[in-house]
Amino acid sequence: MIPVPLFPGQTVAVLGLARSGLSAARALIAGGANVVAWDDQEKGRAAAEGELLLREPAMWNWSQIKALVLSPGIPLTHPKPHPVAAEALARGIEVIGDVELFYRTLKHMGHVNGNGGAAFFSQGPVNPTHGLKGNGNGNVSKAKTPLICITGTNGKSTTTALIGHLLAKNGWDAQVGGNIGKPVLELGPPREGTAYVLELSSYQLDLSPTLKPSVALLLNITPDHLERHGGMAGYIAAKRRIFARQGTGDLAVIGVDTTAAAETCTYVSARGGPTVAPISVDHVIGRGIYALDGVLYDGLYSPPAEIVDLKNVASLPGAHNWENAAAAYAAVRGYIKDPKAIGRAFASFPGLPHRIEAVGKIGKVRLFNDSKATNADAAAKALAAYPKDIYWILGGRAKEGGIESLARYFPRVKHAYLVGEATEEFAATLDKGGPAYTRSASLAEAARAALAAALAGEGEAPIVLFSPAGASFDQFKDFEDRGNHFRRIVAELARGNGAAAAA
Ligand code: UMA
Repeated sequence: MIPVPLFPGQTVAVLGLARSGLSAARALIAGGANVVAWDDQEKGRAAAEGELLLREPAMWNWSQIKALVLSPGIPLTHPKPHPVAAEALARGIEVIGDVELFYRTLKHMGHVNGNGGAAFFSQGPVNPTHGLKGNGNGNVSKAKTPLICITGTNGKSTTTALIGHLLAKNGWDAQVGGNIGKPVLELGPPREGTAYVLELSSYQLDLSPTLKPSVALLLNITPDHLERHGGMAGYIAAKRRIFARQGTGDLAVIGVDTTAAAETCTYVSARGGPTVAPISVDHVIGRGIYALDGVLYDGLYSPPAEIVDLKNVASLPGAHNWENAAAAYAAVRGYIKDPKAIGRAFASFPGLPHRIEAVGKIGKVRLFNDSKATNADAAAKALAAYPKDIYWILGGRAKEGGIESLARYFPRVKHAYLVGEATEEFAATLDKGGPAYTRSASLAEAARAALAAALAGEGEAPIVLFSPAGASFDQFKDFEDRGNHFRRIVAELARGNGAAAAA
């Protein structure tokens, strides 16, 4: 835990008592604050019963409250502000999240730069073993703790985990948290050689007004969470916030293969301040980092150097993962001296669960759990990674636009299996020139049928791909619950077929 010493003897209100809120309340108390807490759900309050002072917001003594800490899942502005957030703002009380508390605490401790940046490229690589870095002139200054923050619509978690992996493999105490699941205030306190690697959602960025990452990554922007940001413009603005405070010496890593992110790259470059490292898996970039047909090149300073062939990294299949890898490479290249050592560390990356995760091989059929694909764009990445013989299981709760945007991948699909609430909507799309499909009563039935068809089909290396292109909430607690359910189904099918569950 990282105690938050910013409000000694003062009162801070915490609303929302799941992962983010509970950890914030504990860290505030450990740092000497008085916390008054609430959760609108009985379940949330039960988790804090006996540990925190629980008071309904109507009973709060607002004149004593210095800040309101809001959980990222609670609306700040859209579709409409939570009434407690609205009241705090009306009273001039700041509304912030755990990431803001984390950042201000590191700044308070002198571990990150509040302004001016870490002179990322002018000082050369950091040596994590002694925590000092040279500036090329013989002067050595006390190193600040690298704060690497990752956002984007898709690929955030993989990139975050990958950056953590690359740093850890090269001697860093990489502390990985944020939207990926571990609340930031539950990370270890900074010590020599610590680097923080944080996945940040647009919700968290909205609640982090002074955050200034030494390295900020924006992978891509496609429509998502629009109801929470009042439309696409609000969503883009939230994502751009990751660069807002960066200055000279900081690094901005920006994917240029989606329009909104590419425009952001132009905007950040034009504004001046951080060094900008553009990323592409689509074309060569003069001064950037790119992957062409899976081969990663560092062309940030010419001449371009080949770093690694990502096609040999089994845990990073498909162009979308090459984008993640290029961004991760760009983020760590200033902190790891030998680019080839970064290239080598890719090979041992284990990948993340529920993202095109290989969960079994039964006969000639490989089965993949891609439950994290809760929208069409994410499912597109999985479909794009395999050229043919896909037996595709999809469904759940459809997002706006459904699977209309996936039509160009339909020829890769031998047969589709529809599950959940989206069945009829997705069937209507497939009727317009898509593959043959089956309406399945359950995920288990879909998996059984897909496996049987794939085994019986003519393809030499068919795959069963559970990439739902819809949210999980129609039948499951979340995408993890759904993915775990699929894994169990595959394990059972493997047992029935005398095969191993793991690929
Ligand atoms: N609550 C209220 N009033 C409300 C709404 C919610 O009191 O009006 C309470 C709920 O009863 C619950 C708590 O708030 O007890 C939930 O807060 P939360 O939704 O923020 O959930 P946490 O468990 O604190 O998890 C949050 C992030 N959740 C969201 O952003 C929705 C987690 O990201 C993150 O991993 C975690 O903090 C630790 O940093 C999850 C997520 O779904 C993975 N993120 C979205 C995404 O990736 O698409 C953005």
